[in-house]
Amino acid sequence: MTLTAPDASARIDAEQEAELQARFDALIEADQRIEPRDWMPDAYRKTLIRQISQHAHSEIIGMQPEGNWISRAPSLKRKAILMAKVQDEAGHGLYLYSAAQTLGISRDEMTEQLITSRARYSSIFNYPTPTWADMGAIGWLVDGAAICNQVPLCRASYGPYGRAMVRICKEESFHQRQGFEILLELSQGTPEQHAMAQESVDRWYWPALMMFGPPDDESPNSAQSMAWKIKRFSNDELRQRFVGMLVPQAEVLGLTLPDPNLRWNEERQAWDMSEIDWTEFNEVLAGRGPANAQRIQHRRDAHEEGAWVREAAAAYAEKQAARERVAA
Ligand code: FAQ
Repeated sequence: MTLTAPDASARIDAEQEAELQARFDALIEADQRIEPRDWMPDAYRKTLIRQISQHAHSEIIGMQPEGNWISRAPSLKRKAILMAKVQDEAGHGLYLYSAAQTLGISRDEMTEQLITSRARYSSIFNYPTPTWADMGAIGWLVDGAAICNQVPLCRASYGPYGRAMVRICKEESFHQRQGFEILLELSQGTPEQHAMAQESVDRWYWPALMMFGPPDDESPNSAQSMAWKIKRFSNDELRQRFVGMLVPQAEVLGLTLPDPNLRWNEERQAWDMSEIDWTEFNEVLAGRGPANAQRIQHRRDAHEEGAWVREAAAAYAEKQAARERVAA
């Protein structure tokens, strides 16, 4: 072999990579989808794995605050609706784990990252649900924020993620309406029920605004994710849009949003609002929120208690495969 060969092949590789990068850039520029078999830059793959797995974990951990009320729902109808909603969240987690798997990470790795607290999930699910009205506030505010954030993700440049989001958003929209309806019924009920609805909205409003992430000038991932057309709007843009959606709905509900400084600023064409308590947000992200430890412990216990199901499924699959080998 001559000395020039490795250099030549390296040059070809670099050229090939530049071509692949150019093709990727052109697809993004033309608003086309990137699919699992397409070449993609490592950083794009990593960002997607991070965001999609965090999103999947959020859906799975997000089952806990509402799961708390399934056995205590005030009527059979409410119980059935709540069970269906929590099951939908499990389904969303599964679509999203599958979408992340197309990028080369296994479900086991993602689960391991979650139960060893190496992965993030949405801050919102680290708050407790002491009253029934919290089921209304979660539907109205948390699913409402999720929809606002996720409708633009239906156009995310990565095909499996965007397609998963289409179905998820349809279900989230039903979830939001059921939450609104719980709050409306409470708000129009006895003075005690009205007060319970208001108290719950007071507790969930600010954490729901935090779901959109840090302010734009402190969001390290936004610029690149927007250039790759994973995110279509910045964190602050979506937060503004969400507040604009809530204001008229709160009026219909007869409830108040707990921000005395909230008003439309005609000049800025934006909502003026009080400063979000970013210290609280950072504390929750650091694992020191009101329910972080409980949520992870619960997930860990469920994983351990479910080991026999995974083992049985694997043994069954192996038996089936052996039967097929014999038959072939
Ligand atoms: N909580 O640079 P950015 C749901 C982290 S699903 C925790 O702005 P990015 C359905 C962020 O990961 C709710 N961590 O990051 C449901 C990053 O950390 P890293 C989940 C947060 O990715 C309803 C760092 O801060 N939805 O609710 C949060 O560009 C009812 C810097 O932030 C999604 O996951 C937070 N709130 O923008 C279920 C939607 N915010 O990884 C049950 C998809 C930021 O660099 C019941 N995700 N961080 O260490 C997204 O749209 C984005 O990932 C953002 C964050 C907007 C969340």
